[in-house]
Amino acid sequence: MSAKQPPIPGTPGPQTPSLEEPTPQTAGEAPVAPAAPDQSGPATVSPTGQATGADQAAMAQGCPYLTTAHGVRLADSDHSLKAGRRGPTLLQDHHLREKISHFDHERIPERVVHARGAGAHGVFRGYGTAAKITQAGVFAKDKETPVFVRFSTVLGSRGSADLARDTRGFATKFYTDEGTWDLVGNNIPVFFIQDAIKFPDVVHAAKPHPDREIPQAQSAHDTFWDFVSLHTEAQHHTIWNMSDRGIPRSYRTMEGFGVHTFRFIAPDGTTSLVKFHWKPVLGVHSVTWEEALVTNGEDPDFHRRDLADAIEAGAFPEWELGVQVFEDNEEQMFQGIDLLDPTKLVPEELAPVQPLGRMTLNANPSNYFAETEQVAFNPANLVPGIDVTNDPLLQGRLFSYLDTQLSRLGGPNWTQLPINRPHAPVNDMLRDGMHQTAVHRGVAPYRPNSLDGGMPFETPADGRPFIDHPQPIEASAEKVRGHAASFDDHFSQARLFFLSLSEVEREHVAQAYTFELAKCYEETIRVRQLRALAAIDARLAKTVADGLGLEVPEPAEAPADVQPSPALSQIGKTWPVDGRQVGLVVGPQVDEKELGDAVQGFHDAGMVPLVIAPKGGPVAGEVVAQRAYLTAASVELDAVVVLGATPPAPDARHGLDAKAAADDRDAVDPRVAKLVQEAWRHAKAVVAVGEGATVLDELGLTGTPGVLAVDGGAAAVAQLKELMPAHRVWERFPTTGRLAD
Ligand code: HDE
Repeated sequence: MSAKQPPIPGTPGPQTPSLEEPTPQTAGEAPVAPAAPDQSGPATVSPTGQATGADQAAMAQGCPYLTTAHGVRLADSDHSLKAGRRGPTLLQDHHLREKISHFDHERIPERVVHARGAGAHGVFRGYGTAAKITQAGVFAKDKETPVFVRFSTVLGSRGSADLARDTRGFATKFYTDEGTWDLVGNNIPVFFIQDAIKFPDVVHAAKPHPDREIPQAQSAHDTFWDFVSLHTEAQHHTIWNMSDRGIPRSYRTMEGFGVHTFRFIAPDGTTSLVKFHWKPVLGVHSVTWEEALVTNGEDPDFHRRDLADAIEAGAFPEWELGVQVFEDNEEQMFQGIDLLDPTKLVPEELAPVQPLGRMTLNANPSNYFAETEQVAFNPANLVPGIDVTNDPLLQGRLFSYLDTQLSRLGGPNWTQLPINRPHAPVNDMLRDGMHQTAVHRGVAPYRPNSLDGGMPFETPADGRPFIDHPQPIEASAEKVRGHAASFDDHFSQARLFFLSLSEVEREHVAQAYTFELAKCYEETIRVRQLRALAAIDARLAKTVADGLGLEVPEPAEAPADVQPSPALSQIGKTWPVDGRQVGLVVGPQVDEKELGDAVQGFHDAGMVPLVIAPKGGPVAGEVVAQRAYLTAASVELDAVVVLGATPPAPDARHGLDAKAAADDRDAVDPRVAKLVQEAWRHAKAVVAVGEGATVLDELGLTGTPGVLAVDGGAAAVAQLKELMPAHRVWERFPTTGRLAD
């Protein structure tokens, strides 16, 4: 090797090595040392400028200079080290290899189910109402416990779209003083299967076909319907999927359910059985099927965006956590309903949901991967006062979740990741393993020991240890693969659910079954599912069969005699309007005062006005367009206000109602026409201010339910405050009368 080195540009010739602190330097520029970061407070901001609350050092970003993973400062991360400017890259380039190699391993295996999700931090505050039935400290009056929630779809992969027809996960990690409690639930109160051993079957059937990996994030295919029509215990959960519950408007408007029956242990040791319910303060609200289809194209991140935007805007989503409480009797039954069967619910009319506390989601994650992706839930994470039952689905989950994290998070030390770390002190005697980040002390990681002073000690009874409830097992129990006779009832509650819905909701169920079965290629599968539908409701089976052009087959069994549960319907109640999005569509000539009144009025009412103008930029006075006609989508709106006339702008999208625009140049911009017509079709309130009434006239909407013309912006606000608490203008949905009572 030659001892002679080429001169470094911008430096004088050969010099004696200096021992002084080097200063970063770009060729030809005077050196400028960046200021050290201020680590005293929140140092990072979200894309919209909100502080995230995370400090730089904790985010492994404590140095203003770019460094290697080992903290060595780097002068150039744009060029690999080469043998000459046009020569080959050298193996010696440690920085290149470290950067590329880390990138190569940036992905971890996605969750086999619930791969796509969105997370948020928050707080749970107890009401103190559960003191007599559980010793769990998390429910104590005004006790505040930090939580992290992850919502998810089940079937789709991580990059799929939010509005798939699917079950939603609703998993909550409570970082309690007594250890971490995970309530890993869904937005549907029952499950597809009764026994954990069937989980791989239902998931394999619902996932894309193994030959072509089609379709993504959908149940509308042969293998899914093949399985659920054969394994009919899945029928109850499936009808929930086919209802509006399968396409929620927002994570903020979903109920959550623990699904299984759990056991509460009171301070005096007495026990009761409970079912957990999360009730959204904003009410349960779904989209229409057409909205779901459009949304998946317009904004596949619709639910993620909605959650993050609401939190960032300060419209913190809230849920009340409640329980249905049952006597812990030998049969584990309540009024003939088997509490150990996870395909059964207990109607709220028979056992009211009693509130225990309230959860508020008030902070977005700082980093999706570190928090939302790496969070690891486990239904076996229980705290003193909450225990499991013999539900055979829950029993299998107690094994599965720990096991899955070993491969997903690469070893046994995932509880040390910041998002999974308990807030209660830990001394677990688990040692070593992949990715061990703790530096354990002492020499005796075993019990009993004398070398470490006997530490750590077992907790005495008065120190609130976790005690497994000593539930008696059947005196004459034999080892058996089987289930209780009550588990053979597969249809009665599917019927109960269907009969509890309003006519509009039943129509949606019939349409969803028709759509999904029409996507199946095998007629035998369609006919088999029709047999199941006939056991649920003869009218439902007939409506779907007609849509498919098939005859109704004999029912799988005679429909049961059941009492509906009105609480299961989403329609007929009213809810707060907080955070609902109202599109304010303006034309080229907008009245500044009317617009200002509307914007202010909706803000004051806690709603979110979105100004939609022919193009971006200033609109009138202080008001700036948030959407242009080109970028606005009706699906992101809960109601529309048209302020003034909206003649076609010169750049109206090609091909979109182009003929109508060409024939009638003074009428409505085709993009506004599409937006208003969709909003109307999806039963959203539509209000026109002043000349905006011409838009309603042109589109033939004047005089229809939930469509109003008013004088000014303030009047528009007043009208929507009246119309929106019901979520939609339900009477506008067409019904056939075939499914009415
Ligand atoms: Fe899960 N489930 N599950 N599940 N589940 C997973 O765990 C499993 C079941 C639920 O946001 C996996 O960490 C089995 C019922 C949610 O990270 C996996 C059985 C309910 C989430 C797993 C069930 C759920 C999961 C995949 C039948 C509602 C997402 C990755 C015995 C009460 C949690 C992971 C998150 C995730 C197994 C049934 C809810 C593979 C074996 C019933 C919300 O371990």
